[in-house]
Amino acid sequence: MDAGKGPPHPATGAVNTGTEHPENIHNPTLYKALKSMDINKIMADLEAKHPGEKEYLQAVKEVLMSVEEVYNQHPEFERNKIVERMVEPDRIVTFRVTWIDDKGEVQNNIGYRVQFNNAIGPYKGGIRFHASVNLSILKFLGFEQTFKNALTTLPMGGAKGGSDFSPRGKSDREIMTFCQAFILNLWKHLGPDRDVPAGDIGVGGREVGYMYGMYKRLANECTGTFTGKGLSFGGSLIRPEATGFGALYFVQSILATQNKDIKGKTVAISGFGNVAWGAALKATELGAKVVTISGPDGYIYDPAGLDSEKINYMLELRASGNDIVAPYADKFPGSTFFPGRKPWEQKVDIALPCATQNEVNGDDAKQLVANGVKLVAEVSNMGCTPEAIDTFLAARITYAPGKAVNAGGVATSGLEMSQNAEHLQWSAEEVDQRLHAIMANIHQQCVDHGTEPDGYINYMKGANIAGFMKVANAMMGQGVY
Ligand code: 2IT
Repeated sequence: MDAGKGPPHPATGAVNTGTEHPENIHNPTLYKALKSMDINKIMADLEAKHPGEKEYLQAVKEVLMSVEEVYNQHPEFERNKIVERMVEPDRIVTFRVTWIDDKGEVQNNIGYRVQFNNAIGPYKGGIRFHASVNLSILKFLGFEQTFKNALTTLPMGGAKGGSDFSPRGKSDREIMTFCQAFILNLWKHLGPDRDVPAGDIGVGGREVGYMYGMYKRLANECTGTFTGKGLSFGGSLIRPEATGFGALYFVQSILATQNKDIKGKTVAISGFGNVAWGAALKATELGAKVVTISGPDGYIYDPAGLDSEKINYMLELRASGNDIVAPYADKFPGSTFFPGRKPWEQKVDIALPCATQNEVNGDDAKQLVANGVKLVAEVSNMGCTPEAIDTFLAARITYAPGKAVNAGGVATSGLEMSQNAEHLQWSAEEVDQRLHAIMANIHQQCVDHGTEPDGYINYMKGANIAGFMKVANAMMGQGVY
């Protein structure tokens, strides 16, 4: 036991940090009466302040429900209003993005950067370009990012940004023009020790390159204020693969706790973007059979499984800019395109949502469980609705949340920041090895905080508690402001 700390509370295991009243922490009745989080009140206040922001409210509620018990063991959190401060972004920048399309017409979009929390390090998180983008979605993503980044153990705070600009069908010139107009508005708020963006849906290496180029020109500095950059100008090897690879390393860790192996397992993947690509690549390399991918137009079922040619073809499909997967079925005989449907109706051992938030709903979850799925690992952010999560937990199916499973992407961004700061580039082996170690560590944190008395590992609870405690302690250490 550390010097200055009291013994753990006999019932709750809470450790008095030395800053608290020992009489409260060791008297559960008194301390409960004095210090308990009122989730209903916090949520009601937030709903009143931010009506209709459903994704944001959903993400907050999930974390609060997971951490309630540990929070109540720390009266100092309540006194310092840690939760009330943590659920509101530090700052939101909103701006109009005006640009001229190929026909010479003036176009207007809305741009945002939600700087959520920098208790642990500079704001860090991706930029999303998609027609659906709104403040609620970016606030949920920024909130999740804060805990995810804490789980990586690297010094990064949480942020998210984006625009309702849709890259679908846009020319390369239009993409560049938009990216430059976006950064013209945002660059003042960025910096290597202030806020470091990256990609997300609709933003890949090309868009990061255009945004970084404009940032560099305006700021007149080459300080790597963006991750996911091209390899020739400060990017990191393995960053394109990292989210998918990291997710599969996490799945391997889960399976190891169950004395199982991924070899020979069937896997359903949704999406066909960067994350789905990396997941399909690593899953296939590890001997699993990936039988689905999907797009906004429907999904592909390929019972033979993806191979390297098919995985490469995902890149081609993405590069076409049409945002559809249907052409896969024409190119690869034996596969079938199911228009307007989701892959969760197929019988598989492992489901890996890799597309977007709330892509697995309660009915999808019931269908997966009925078909005998063994493991659901979100690679997308908040890929499952609360009803879907409840269904998995009730069935005692292993369910792991995005903020743990997909943290390898941002972790490798953190490694890119380190390489930029020391003006060096590490080998692919070195980056991959570090990514592996980070994912194993995140898995262990989930086990430590999420193992239930019957041995079932509640990864959602584990990830939320581990991430929350790190951010809360960092905030406590820096005073009230
Ligand atoms: O959701 C995510 O973690 C990302 N889009 C990556 C963020 C980053 O800064 O690499």
